[in-house]
Amino acid sequence: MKEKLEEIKVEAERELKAVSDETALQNIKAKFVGRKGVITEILKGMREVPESERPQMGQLVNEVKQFIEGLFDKRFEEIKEEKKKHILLTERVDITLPGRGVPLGAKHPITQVMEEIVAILERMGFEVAEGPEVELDYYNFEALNMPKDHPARDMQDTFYISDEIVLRTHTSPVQIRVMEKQKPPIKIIAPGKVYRCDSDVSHSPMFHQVEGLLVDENVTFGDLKGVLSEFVRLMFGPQIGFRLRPSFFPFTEPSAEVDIKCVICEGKGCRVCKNSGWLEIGGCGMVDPEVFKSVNYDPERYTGFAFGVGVERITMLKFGINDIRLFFENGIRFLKQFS
Ligand code: 2U9
Repeated sequence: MKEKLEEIKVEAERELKAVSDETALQNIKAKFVGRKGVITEILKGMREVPESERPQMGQLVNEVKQFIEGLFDKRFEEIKEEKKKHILLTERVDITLPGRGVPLGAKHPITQVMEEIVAILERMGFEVAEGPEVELDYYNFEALNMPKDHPARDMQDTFYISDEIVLRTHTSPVQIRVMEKQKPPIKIIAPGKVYRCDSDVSHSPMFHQVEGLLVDENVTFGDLKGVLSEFVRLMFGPQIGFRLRPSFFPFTEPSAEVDIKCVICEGKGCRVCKNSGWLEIGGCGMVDPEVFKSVNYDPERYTGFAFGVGVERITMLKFGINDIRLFFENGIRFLKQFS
């Protein structure tokens, strides 16, 4: 039996040395020291060994078993190490290769133009004011000289949340809120989103406005014209033609539309300016005394001017875009042109 055990040791050593993958290694382990392996078979045969030799023989069998298990563990570690080395060699990453560039995004054209408008007006000394987009009917209409029966309050134009709450249809309520809290002089702009129940190539249910308000003693229509003419020249270039055309708004008196010379035909007349040679970019006027009354300003002492421009409208004219909906579809091909 001793010789047999010696043979098993040599054979196990030889087979373990020759093996190079984990599955084959496990098979060899099972063959020698597994439940049905050769060592187990030898242990079963111990009954035939004379009783006096059994303890010594049993010890020997166990030593051989531990020896083979030791060999197995060593080989197992070696194979694991060889496999690791192989992976490191064959799956090596070339870190000197240039990386794949991450495409950079850009500001939305509306944001770009909005920021440009705000920057121009801030340089003239206007301060930014903000307010809620979900607004009380009082601030959106009533305080701006648009009483309950005013046509601008029509369900067709305004998104009503309830009888008294609307989505603001302009940023003018922001200025009312500021005037309620502060006394003149006031020199603010209110940029932001506004909502009107309207949708076609030139109207969107949500769009952006920048409104301005200046209130003090002795403010004149001439001051308003000066600010707007400076604004359009900084926005569209020093050569741009500019005019104020009489109009009506409930919150200003007198009122005017702000026009620039058509950027497409330079005033000759084309489809974009409907052959007039002019393009409307906003509206303006002197603050109506009724508005001052609603914020407890003395209309005898104070005068003020206000104006409003549509950001989508200006962006469309600046970049020659003919459909407002392009701004809100967020197509990559469209947006890439502004990066
Ligand atoms: C107060 C008093 C008066 C703001 C004004 C306009 C004229 C105007 C349009 C521009 C393009 C709206 O987005 S648009 O369609 N706005 O024509 N806005 S005067 O008047 C005010 C504002 C606040 C307290």
